[in-house]
Amino acid sequence: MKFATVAIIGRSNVGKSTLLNRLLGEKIAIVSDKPQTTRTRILGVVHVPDGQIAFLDTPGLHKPQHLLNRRMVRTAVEALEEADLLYVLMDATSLPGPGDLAAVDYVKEAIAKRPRPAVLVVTKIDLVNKFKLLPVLESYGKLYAWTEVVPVSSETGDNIDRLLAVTMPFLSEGEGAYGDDMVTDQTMRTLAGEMIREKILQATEQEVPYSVAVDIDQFKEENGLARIYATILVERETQKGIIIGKQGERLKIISTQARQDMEKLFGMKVFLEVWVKVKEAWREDERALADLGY
Ligand SMILES: Nc1nc2c(ncn2[C@@H]2O[C@H](COP(=O)(O)OP(=O)(O)OP(=O)(O)O)[C@@H](O)[C@H]2O)c(=O)[nH]1
Ligand SMILES: [Mg+2]
Repeated sequence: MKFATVAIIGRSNVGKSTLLNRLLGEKIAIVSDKPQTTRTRILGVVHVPDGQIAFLDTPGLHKPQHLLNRRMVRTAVEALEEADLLYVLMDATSLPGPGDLAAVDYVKEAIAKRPRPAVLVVTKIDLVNKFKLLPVLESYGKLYAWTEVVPVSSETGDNIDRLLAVTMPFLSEGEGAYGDDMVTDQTMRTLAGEMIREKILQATEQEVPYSVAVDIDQFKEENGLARIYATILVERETQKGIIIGKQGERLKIISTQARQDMEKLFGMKVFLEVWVKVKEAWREDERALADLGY
């Protein structure tokens, strides 16, 4: 058997979770155009003919303003320190910014402690013209002595095979760490909460996405039906109003979309009931964070 752990890191919104889903060929990590979508580390195991690659999707590296965010950054750094190989993601639609430079600093720090290959993965190449891509690759390329530079599109799958090919030589001989049918460490319960949160992120703006958490109060599976009772936590009454919408319109859309996604992923009928509750400053609250799995 051959095995490696690969940490997928980078600033918020570069496309880490989208890449993980593409590598797995299955959607287990939620995705949105709002920064700080991913809050925990998400394992995805890719089974290759003679081994396994354990990919770790991580929260975006950013300047943390709340206890929640400090934990998110710590989670990303821990994955970075643990991994055998690093994928450092940067976005082809922009040029190096402070977030990318900070990511490079984290990489340098981890590599100083234990040398490891770091592959620069330039994402979203489907969004840029071929002629514009070259200077972008060059400016990201200069930030560090990358082991390899691989431009990809997780949207179209372009060059993902090349990324895997570049990764294979870094697998080492050893036991696979996971069972043959293991794909992720995310439980159905966690995935259910994340799917609800994704729909909220997609349907709201400004501070609402950051202020939302989803708690699954009950998850019961019987006779091919999952009964799920969830509470959406927000920090203010006004945010509650926004999520519920006029006559409950927005909440209805959110829960219908989330339910459809769950039925697809779980392969069973889902009954979903969702409540919205205000819990002031939960992002600073040790206990609330622990209850939410953060
Ligand atoms: N067109 C295009 N869009 C992409 C690609 N990869 C990601 N995106 C989009 O970029 C946005 C951010 O993607 P995510 O995968 O959530 O980014 P992330 O790095 O995980 O973000 P955080 O979890 O917030 O740190 C989403 O709107 C994605 O649909 C790509 O290859 N092509
Ligand atoms: Mg993410």
